[in-house]
Amino acid sequence: MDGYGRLDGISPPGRLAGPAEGITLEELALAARNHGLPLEALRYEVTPPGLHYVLVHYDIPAARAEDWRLTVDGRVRTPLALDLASLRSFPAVTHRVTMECAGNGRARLDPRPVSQPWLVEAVGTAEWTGVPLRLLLAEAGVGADAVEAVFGGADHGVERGVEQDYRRSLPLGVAAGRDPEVLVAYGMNGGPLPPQHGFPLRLVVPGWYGMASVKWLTGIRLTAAPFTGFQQAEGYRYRREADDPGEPVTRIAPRALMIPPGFPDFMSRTRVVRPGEVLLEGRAWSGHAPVTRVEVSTDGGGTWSEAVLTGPEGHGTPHPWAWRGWQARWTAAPGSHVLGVRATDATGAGQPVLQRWNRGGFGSNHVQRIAVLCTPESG
Ligand SMILES: Nc1nc2c(c(=O)[nH]1)N[C@H]1C(S)=C(S)[C@@H](COP(=O)(O)O)O[C@H]1N2
Ligand SMILES: [Mo]
Repeated sequence: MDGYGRLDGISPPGRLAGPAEGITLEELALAARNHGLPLEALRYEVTPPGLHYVLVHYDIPAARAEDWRLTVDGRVRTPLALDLASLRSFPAVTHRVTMECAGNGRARLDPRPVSQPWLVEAVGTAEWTGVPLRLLLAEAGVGADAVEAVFGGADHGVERGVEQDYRRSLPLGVAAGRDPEVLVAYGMNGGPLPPQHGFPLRLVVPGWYGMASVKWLTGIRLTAAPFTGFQQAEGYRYRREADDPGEPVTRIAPRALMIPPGFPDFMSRTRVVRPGEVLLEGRAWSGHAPVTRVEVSTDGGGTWSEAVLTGPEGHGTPHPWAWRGWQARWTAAPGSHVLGVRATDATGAGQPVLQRWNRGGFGSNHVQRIAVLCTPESG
């Protein structure tokens, strides 16, 4: 069930940009289809749906809720084929989850992997409503030899020569777990899923980078061997060389982002603030453990001072898989400044100043830098 065959002629291999090579038109086409969170939308604890980042490898597939079926098969006692009404008859839960694309930060790597060129904005937080996956697996009855669950999406495309439906797997322990609880979601922020976020059904895997949360979900297959499909064995691996098997991309590394203060210059995005006290604020998250510390620098990373964490305390609280708010005060003096913010989680993991490089540009969590010009009112 991995591939449909190879189509080498039309699909360029993954590559690294040359030393002075800018963003290509192909990357611009991806960047214009997909979109990030406008950073001022960090002000919302739950991201309004149109402002949540979007990443779609191929096309948004046509979907009719009336005809949709979710199959659960493979190493199960009783294969299931559920329509949306049957899914809604299971107990529903709502989880607030911060999702981030594994490629976030890729555009700043050097050399730059040629792909969706995210800066820092591939993130969002939504309230996802649906059925805990463990209930569906219990209903089907997990076979004694099952080791993974493979999730299939309805979207279809070619990637580096391999024709495929979008498919990803999870170890059975994660798929059937309670912490985090994986959801088969049919609702986002109290409404149905919007088409670009997986209508009518998607997986939501709290704490994991977004690639695990398969959209337009049509099938769950339990397997007796690890899945070797493209998005598992070729895509989404930390590797330094093209032929290196690499390590799988899984959970989200810690990151803090700041709402850019003041107001922007249209083209450079340089911020303008007035002299005096400026409230700096934003959000911080980690898919490994609660965020325990956020620090802010207003001198380009020379010195750091503690920010105040606001809102829920992280894992073990009502919203264990959502970001936390933070605030800090800055007295801005006339001149040019570079602001930065960094998070540390309860495992002690933080954010690097120098990003460790990998070929796919995955898991980058280097510190955000914001150029600010502080100037008195021009009148
Ligand atoms: N079927 C399918 N599921 C998918 C994708 C996809 O292209 N097809 N993209 C994945 C990736 S890489 C990410 S980051 C998230 C993005 O979810 P969002 O667009 O709802 O933010 O969906 C994941 N699920
Ligand atoms: Mo992604």
